[in-house]
Amino acid sequence: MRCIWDDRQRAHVPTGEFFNGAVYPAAEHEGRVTAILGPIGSTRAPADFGLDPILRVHSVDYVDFLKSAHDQWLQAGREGDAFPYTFPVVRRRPLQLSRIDALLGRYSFDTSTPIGPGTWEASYWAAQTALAATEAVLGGERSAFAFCRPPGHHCGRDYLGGYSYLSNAAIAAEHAIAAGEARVAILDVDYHHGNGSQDIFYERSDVLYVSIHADPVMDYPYYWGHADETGSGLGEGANLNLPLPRGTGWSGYQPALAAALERIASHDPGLLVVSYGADTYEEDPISHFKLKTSDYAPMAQRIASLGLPTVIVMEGGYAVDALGDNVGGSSADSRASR
Ligand code: OKP
Ligand code: ZN
Repeated sequence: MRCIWDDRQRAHVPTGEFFNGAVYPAAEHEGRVTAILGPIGSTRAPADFGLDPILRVHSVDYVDFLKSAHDQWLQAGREGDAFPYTFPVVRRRPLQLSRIDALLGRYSFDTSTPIGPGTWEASYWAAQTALAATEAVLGGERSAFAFCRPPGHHCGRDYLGGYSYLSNAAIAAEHAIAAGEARVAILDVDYHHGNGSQDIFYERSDVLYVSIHADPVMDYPYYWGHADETGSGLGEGANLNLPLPRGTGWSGYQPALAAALERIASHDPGLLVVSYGADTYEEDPISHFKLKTSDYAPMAQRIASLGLPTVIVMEGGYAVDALGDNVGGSSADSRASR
């Protein structure tokens, strides 16, 4: 399988994240890169598709903010990574403020997603990586793996969060639509619900979003990912959430996967984007499912059995020691299976 990676994605070096009342070392760190690059072997760098495909998904004001936020942080006399701390709670009036702290709150929904000096560069090349994989598949490749980092599925049209700054999977899906695909499906198998991907396509019927994830009653991102979120307006019915309880292993996961694949097949998409997170793994340090390394090859085979042109976009996965096997192993097996 063709694998896309760009070294500029290493430029994002978050020092910490704030949750449970304290700052912890960032779970989404560069050690993930080395762990995954080893087993996947040779990679290709993406072409530069520019800002246009990013701006099909994200607002201009959000992108301007993301590009300049760390400089504004420094200009305000701060050091280190930029963090939000004041948020415009629901139903506050939409003031146009320019103070960096107001902007950080306006464009963030959590405190785990700091902006450093290299965050824009890394996020930009993560989006280009997703686009290059999409181009390869639109051009006739059966599948392609976009090793995107930082991840993207928590990032909405005009907000960041969940270690995500640009919505890589959504950018890939929208690129395929712009290239003439009538229907696209996103299958999100990261442990966490992909609230950004869901939001971006919530009112649309052309891009189906299907997610299997930890029940948000117990787990991040809490405010999205519940089973009764089915889309709205024209998008009614084009969103399927399959929340599962903490402790779910392969036997509990399989029926949800079968339901997800059935719904995707009935959408009849010309392209499938898989948001792949290896944080469903039993030893993941921030997650609570019980999948084993040996479960990822059957998972990949079942997804491949749809027979759809498929772009795999990397999302989470934080058990660094096992990450190579849980990512490289399953992509190698799905390659061997065809
Ligand atoms: C990103 B992706 C506890 C805090 C959780 C955010 C989790 C983001 C996950 N460790 N904070 O979906 O893997
Ligand atoms: Zn995750």
